[in-house]
Amino acid sequence: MKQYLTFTEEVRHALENNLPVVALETTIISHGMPYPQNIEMAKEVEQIIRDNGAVPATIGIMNGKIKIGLTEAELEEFATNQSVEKVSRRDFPYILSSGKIGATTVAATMIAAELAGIHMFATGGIGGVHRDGEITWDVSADLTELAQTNVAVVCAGAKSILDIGRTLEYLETQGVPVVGYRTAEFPSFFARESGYGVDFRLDTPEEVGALMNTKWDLGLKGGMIIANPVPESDALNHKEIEAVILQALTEAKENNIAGKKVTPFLLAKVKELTAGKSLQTNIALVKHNAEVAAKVAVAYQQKAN
Ligand code: PSU
Ligand code: MN
Repeated sequence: MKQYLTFTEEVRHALENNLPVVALETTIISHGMPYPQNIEMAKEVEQIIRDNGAVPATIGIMNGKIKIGLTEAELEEFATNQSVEKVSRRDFPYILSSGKIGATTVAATMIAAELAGIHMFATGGIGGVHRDGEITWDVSADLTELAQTNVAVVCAGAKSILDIGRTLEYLETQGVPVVGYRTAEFPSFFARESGYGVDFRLDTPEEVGALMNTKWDLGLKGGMIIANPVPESDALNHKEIEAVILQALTEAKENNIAGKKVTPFLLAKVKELTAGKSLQTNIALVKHNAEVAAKVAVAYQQKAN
C-alpha cells in the first residue's frame, strides 16, 4: 500500500514527529470553484492551518501516486487543468492505475488521509442524500465513507441542494456522530441555519479532540462530522438561497444531469444565479473550517501522543 503514497517534506516531517496535520481535498479546487479564486483559496487555507499550529496536507492523485501534500506547482495544476477527474471511492483505483490526474472528493480524501495516518480533515460542505434521492438513489459516497473511515471532517454542514433531513437520518443509521461546533443547529453551508439540530453541541477544540480520541480508543470505526457554521458576516439568507437552489435543481433536471456531474453542476448554477455572492461565502466558510480544524487537530494530537 505504501508504494502508492508520496509525501511533501513538510507533511512527512509532521507525521514522523506526531505533529497535528489537517487533510484538505482537491475536488473543491478543481470542480468546486472557478480559477483564480480556487488557487487563492487553496493557498490561503494552507496558510491558515499553519498559522493555527498544524500542517496542511492537500491531497490529490497524479502519475499513479496518491500525493499527501502538494507543491505550489501541483496546486496550480489542480486549479487550472481542465482534464482533472473527480475521484470518489469508486474512481480511486482506476485513476491511480491509469496514471491520470484526479481531484479527491470528501470520500476519496478520507481514504487517502487514513492511509497516510491523518485523522483530521477540513472542507466546505459534504455530499449527502439528494432531494428526490428516494427515486434517483443519488446518495453521495461521502456518507458511506464516513461510516467506515476514521477521519473527522470539519464542514459548514450540507448544502440545501441536498435533502438535509434524510442525510442526517443516514448518518445516524451509520453511527456517524454529528457535532455542532458552537451551535445546536446543523448549518446549511451558505446559511447558519437549516431547521435541523445536531447530535451534540461542543464549544471547544479540546472537547472535540476528546470525542475523537474516545471514539477511536473504543474501536468504533468511522468518521464524524464537525459542523461549523459560516461566520455571520458572510452568511447568506436561508430563504433567498432556497429560491436559487430550487432554480438550480430545476435546470439540472431539464438538462438530465446525473451521477457525479450533479454536484458540480448545482454548485456552478448557484454561483451563476447569485452573481458570485455564493462564491465569496464559500471561500469564507472554508477558511473558517480550516482554522477550527487546525485547532482541533492540535487538541486531538496532544491527547493522542
Ligand atoms: N459540496 C460543496 N462543495 C464541493 C463538494 C460538495 O459545497 O466542492 C464536493 C466535495 O468534494 C464532495 C463532493 O465530497 O462534492 C460530493 O460529490 P457527490 O455528491 O458526487 O458525491
Ligand atoms: Mn451523487
